[in-house]
Amino acid sequence: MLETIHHRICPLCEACCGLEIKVQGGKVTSIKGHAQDVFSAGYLCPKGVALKDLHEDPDRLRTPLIKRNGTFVEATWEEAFAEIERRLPPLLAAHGRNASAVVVGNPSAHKIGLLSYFGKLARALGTKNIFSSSTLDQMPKQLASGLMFGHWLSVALPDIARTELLLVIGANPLASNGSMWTVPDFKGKAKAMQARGGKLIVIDPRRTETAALADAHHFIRPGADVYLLAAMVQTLFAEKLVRLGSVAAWVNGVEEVGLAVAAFTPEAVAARCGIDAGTIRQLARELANTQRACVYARIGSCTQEYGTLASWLVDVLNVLSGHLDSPGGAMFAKSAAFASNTAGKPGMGKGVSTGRHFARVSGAPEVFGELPITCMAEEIETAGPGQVRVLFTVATNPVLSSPNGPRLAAALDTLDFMVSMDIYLNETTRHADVILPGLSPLEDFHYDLAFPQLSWRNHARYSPPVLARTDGAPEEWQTLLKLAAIVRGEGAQADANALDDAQFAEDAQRLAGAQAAAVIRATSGLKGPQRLLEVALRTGPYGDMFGMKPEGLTLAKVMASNSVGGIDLGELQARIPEMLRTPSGKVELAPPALLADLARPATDLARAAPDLVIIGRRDVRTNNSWMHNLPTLAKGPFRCTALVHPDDAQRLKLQDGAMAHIASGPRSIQARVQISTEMMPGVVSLPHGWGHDLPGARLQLAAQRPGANLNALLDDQLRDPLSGNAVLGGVAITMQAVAQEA
Ligand SMILES: Nc1nc2c(c(=O)[nH]1)N[C@H]1C(S)=C(S)[C@@H](COP(=O)(O)OP(=O)(O)OC[C@H]3O[C@@H](n4cnc5c(=O)[nH]c(N)nc54)[C@H](O)[C@@H]3O)O[C@H]1N2
Ligand SMILES: Nc1nc2c(c(=O)[nH]1)N[C@H]1C(S)=C(S)[C@@H](COP(=O)(O)OP(=O)(O)OC[C@H]3O[C@@H](n4cnc5c(=O)[nH]c(N)nc54)[C@H](O)[C@@H]3O)O[C@H]1N2
Ligand code: SF4
Ligand SMILES: [Mo]
Repeated sequence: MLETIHHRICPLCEACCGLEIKVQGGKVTSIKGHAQDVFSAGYLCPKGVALKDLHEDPDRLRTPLIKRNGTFVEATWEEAFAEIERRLPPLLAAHGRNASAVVVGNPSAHKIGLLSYFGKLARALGTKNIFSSSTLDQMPKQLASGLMFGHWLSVALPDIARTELLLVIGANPLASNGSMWTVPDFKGKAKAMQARGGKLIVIDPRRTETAALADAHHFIRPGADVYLLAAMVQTLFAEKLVRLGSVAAWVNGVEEVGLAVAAFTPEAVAARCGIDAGTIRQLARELANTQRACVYARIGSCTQEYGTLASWLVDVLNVLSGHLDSPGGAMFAKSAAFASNTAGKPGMGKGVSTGRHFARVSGAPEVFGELPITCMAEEIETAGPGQVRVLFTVATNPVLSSPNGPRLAAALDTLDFMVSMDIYLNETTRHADVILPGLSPLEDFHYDLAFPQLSWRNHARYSPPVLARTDGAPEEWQTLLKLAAIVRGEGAQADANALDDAQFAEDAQRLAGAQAAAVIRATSGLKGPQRLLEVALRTGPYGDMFGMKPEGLTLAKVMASNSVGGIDLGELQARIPEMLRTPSGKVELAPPALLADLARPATDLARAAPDLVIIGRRDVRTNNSWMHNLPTLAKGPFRCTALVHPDDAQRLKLQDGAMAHIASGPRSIQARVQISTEMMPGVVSLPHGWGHDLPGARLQLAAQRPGANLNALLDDQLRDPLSGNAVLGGVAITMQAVAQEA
């Protein structure tokens, strides 16, 4: 039988590696990195190879499921939509729009169909109860970047190809393959930097795989990043090292920042950080005195009570040391499609704001259109007008991924109706009334909407489907349009493609005005996300402007480049002031809300640090909560262990390999202990996304080694008040050995 070769971007993590996939007789025979890929040059990790397992996983859902008398039964798509039409509209009519909620999860960032059409369902519902995994993750960085640069996705990232000093804080790209920074083969790039004389410094409470590669590693007390960063900024001012470099004419608020951090001297914060004052000063000096340098911080710095402040101070350091928007420093990518910082008038914009509405129970402000995901359980539990009774989950597993999962699980059982778009019957979707599966990534086409805005190099790559899809299965954007039509009362019979045509015509009218008819004509023959992509590419910064710039990009050109690994759009370029979208047209170094929030860490500095705290970690063979069912990833040593420093183990009488009871407030779990000198004393590390022993889930392999759910231990009431982000690290715990059974 003929073997065919296909090229597909891996949708499993932010590295977006180009893969080469061989297929014979409808079956995948091999998955490798695509050596010619202009962006990832052949790199891949074990998860990329596991796309075959995912496609073939007998537990992966191929048809909708409807819960009848407490048991899921397979259903056709017509039956599933009919069931939703039967049950949903009466509830919406009786209880109003805010009685519904939508929660959307991580894989949607990697699915063009989900990302570009999710908003249509949310708009049809008209609810303010929109939740996502962003508030378990990067919302602090998005808020800080939005306030400084004017748009939520204008995030500065290291120009690793040219830097000489990279300071990595609270990130472990050797395991995670990078985040809010699309950088396949971080290790190769870091080593190349070291080979040209550059230096990697890591700040982390654990001596991680990335720290092991680094030239220097400093332990930090979890949650203390705000203090370290503020003291580094203070040092730049105190030692007259402030230099704005190429962006000098475009920065507001330098003096205000200097005054705001004056009390955060290295001596004042050293004990809280666990880093001595001399080292803090030295880090600041090195950053200022290295021509090409950059600070990069990720999830460890975001998922803490001062997440927004820490995220902001990272870029304050990049600006004040002269490294923002400069080669080898912190730069902005220029995406070929869908980027708000390439649209509209260059150099100025509306900026960002928060608090257009508030959560009903906690009063938490809306941020980027969302409420904190940790408010979801109480919004379902608390009676009164606007109590959530109907829930849509889209590619998310918050029972495992969100703090206080057991509370949420109990709340889900009280809903009047729940629909899940998901590919598994798992810890969250077991609570649904109807589950609507998505396609296997190998059956779906792909173009990354978000990650080219965060990429180490500019590029445009498109992947066609590798395998034919199951008969009758809709693409996920079609499912979202059908759900939106049912919500609007247009019925389950509505044809998704006709709905899409109508929506597109409406959007074209709104956005292109007089040229709407021409745009509709020029894109005829396309539908769904592909049509949106065609418009975005052609009107984007490299686009052909519908023929006005014949050399420019079109969807056809990007598609045609698939076999040669996509289109390279070059190294990062300076983009200030053009990319700014703040009302002032300047980088806002001192947003008032952030200056005001410094009062919290200033006061808390006097608070006694807990003896023992817990943090998270990632392993290259995992992906949050949902890839423990794939044989190639599940094999090998058990990964859900609690890493404990030998001194702590001795003090707490914990044995390597034995089970320990871990408690935090009224919540507790049991996890297997692994004694490790990688840990900072007083800090325990346990990965999240485990706990596959809940009844009713259908994950046969994962259930064999279920692990412990870190989020059953964490408190859903702990948040960064500015961004609404959950606190997932630095949480006080107690730990004791579980008595051995005879
Ligand atoms: N304690 C602690 N908790 C954490 C973290 C931490 O560091 N510590 N990290 C947080 C972070 S950064 C994130 S992003 C969240 C992630 O949390 P979630 O957003 O809940 O994402 P996942 O855990 O990846 O679960 C993904 C879900 O999508 C489904 N899925 C996979 N592919 C598809 C598809 O193509 N279509 C559809 N419809 N469904 C699909 C899977 O079956 C699964 O149910 O977890 C957070 N939770
Ligand atoms: N293999 C794999 N890759 C993944 C994922 C996965 O689950 N598995 N998840 C993906 C997702 S959704 C995301 S968001 C990214 C995240 O990508 P990364 O941010 O690189 O995530 P981690 O590997 O968890 O690294 C976070 C580091 O922060 C440290 N840390 C914890 N608390 C603190 C603190 O208070 N201060 C400091 N300075 N450090 C701290 C931890 O020890 C850990 O080493 O990874 C993505 N990639
Ligand atoms: S690093 Fe691994 S999971 Fe991430 S995109 Fe590349 S192959 Fe996929
Ligand atoms: Mo994430």
